[in-house]
Amino acid sequence: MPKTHVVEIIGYEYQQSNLVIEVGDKVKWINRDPTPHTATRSQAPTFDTGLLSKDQVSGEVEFTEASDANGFEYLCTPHQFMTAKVIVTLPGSNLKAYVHDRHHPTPDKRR
Ligand SMILES: [Cu+2]
Repeated sequence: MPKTHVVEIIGYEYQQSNLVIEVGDKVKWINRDPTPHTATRSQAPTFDTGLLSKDQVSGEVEFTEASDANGFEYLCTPHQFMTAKVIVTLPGSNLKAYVHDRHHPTPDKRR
């Protein structure tokens, strides 16, 4: 069964910065900051949540193709130092075993 995953944006960071999903899964973003943020990818597969205001939930983005281990990177349009990736695996792949969710605080980069 395809799943829907949620990425929260808190303190100018995507909390699930290396999100591992399976082909066919969907992702949506929730902004918890008072500052508007987006989740935007301009290369294929493209997606763009548009500006999300505080506590706004984006539409769901469905991922229909697998990525490599580097995943599909995206950023926040107004704050391009904010980046994260979605790693899309084929069902049954063992990629999940060695991809970890990393958390990199970036307080110095806040503007
Ligand atoms: Cu932002």
